[in-house]
Amino acid sequence: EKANIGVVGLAAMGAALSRNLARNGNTVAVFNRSSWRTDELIKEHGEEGKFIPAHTLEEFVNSLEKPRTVIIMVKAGAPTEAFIQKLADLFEPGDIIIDGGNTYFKDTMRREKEMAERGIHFVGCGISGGEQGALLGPSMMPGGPEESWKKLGPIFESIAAKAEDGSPCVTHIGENGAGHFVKMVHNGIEYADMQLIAESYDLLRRGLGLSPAEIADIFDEWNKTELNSYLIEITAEVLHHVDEKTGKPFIDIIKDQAQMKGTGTWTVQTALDLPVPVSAIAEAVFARGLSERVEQREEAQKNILAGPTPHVELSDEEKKAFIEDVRHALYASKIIAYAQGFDEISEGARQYNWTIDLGAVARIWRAGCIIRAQFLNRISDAYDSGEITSSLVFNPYFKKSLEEAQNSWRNVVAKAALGGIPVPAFSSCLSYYDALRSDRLPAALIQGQRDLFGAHTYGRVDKPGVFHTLWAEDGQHEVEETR
Ligand code: NBP
Repeated sequence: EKANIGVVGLAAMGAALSRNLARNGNTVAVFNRSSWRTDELIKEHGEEGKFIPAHTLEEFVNSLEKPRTVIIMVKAGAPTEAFIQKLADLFEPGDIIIDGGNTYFKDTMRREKEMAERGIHFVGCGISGGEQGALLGPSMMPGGPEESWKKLGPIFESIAAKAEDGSPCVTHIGENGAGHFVKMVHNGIEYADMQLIAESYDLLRRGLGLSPAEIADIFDEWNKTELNSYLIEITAEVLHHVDEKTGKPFIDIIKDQAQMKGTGTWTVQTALDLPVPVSAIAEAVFARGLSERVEQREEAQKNILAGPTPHVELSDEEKKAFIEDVRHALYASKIIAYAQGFDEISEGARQYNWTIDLGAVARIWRAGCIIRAQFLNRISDAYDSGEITSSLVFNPYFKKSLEEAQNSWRNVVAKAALGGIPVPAFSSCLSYYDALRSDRLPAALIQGQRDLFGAHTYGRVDKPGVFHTLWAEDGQHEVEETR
């Protein structure tokens, strides 16, 4: 018997994915550079399903049925590139190579083109959910040629996470780099969501002086509301955790420096190129960056930067209401962050000629991935209803939620500013909301400045055309540019 799918790279992710495939009725060829990993997988989990272990790449390729289909799960970068080339040399036209790592979508687009010239189907597939997800059901975002989906669809559907309604969390996202693009934005949204939760925590902790355990209980309660999500759930878990050695809240043991591996940065860089304002994601990336600027932070601690001792000025009765305000502000900001992320996907689709079903993207994020949440049902419903015009915020449900939250939202941002608590994501989301609803933006002034110093021209509100004022002459005369 031959294998209907193969996995190259059997570290945490690859081994988990191989087991998931085998457990769900696939015959899985497995290969790893160091053969001990292959042997260990078979020894420990060989009875979970049908595996065909291989110790050379040739043996591995020969154990695959045609069209040969292989998922590469080795270290991103050069090792992944090397395996793609080695497999391509052994493959025939029609065979499928899948890159399951977090690859930059433009690299995927380039590779897909190269492989297509050799007749090989190349599929960049975003996989979310970490090792647990890979084993028990990830959310999967495959791109690549539509034709490859005929073979991959049933295999991926067999292993993907299942949403509450039983539907598998995988769909063919679009051609070439679309899958990795959507995975990238997923991670960007994840950054924003985490930052918003972290700001909420800070407001309750330093603002109201609540203990981590009390805040954990609040997040447990919030998880029963429209905020219900994996990230809120694990926030409560982290905050409930106590350091065994010292008895201190564990959160106080962890260094306050948030690291990153790059997908958030790519999301923002890509958004800048398009350009789409993803201010919540950008603030989240910058906030992590600031947290790691240890030298500057230490210098600021030496009393160089004056300001209030972080607090929120409130009576005891008002505190309860403020906790509710933070909850509303979190929800409203989350709506903005997701709306911005979906804007980036729709703008990316336009730029790179992908047909992406945004409702389907929301659906496959409902389970298996880090941002899984009830909330995503609202987003998919909104897209499926056809009620969305140019942004999620105009969908009646989200519009109403934003409007209902806005007094709380404003109160939280104002109190945070007065009390010296940084809320970059909350305040940028609120500013985005206010900018979007402004009938006149100060952009008019910027365009006036640009025309003055650089003759960059401007449009007029009262007639069509492109104009330039002769500022240097008398400032009174205007010329109409013909283009
Ligand atoms: P790692 O990223 O730690 O990579 C380990 C694997 O790469 C091993 O199979 C190792 O083989 C192989 N490898 C290395 Br390292 N250098 C190699 C080389 N020069 N030639 C051939 N093979 C080489 O594994 P992972 O954490 O399982 O992640 C796999 C992929 O999945 C990555 O691209 C990652 O970005 C992606 N991903 C990870 C997560 C996650 O939560 N961890 C989530 C989503 C996607 P060896 O055994 O012989 O050293």
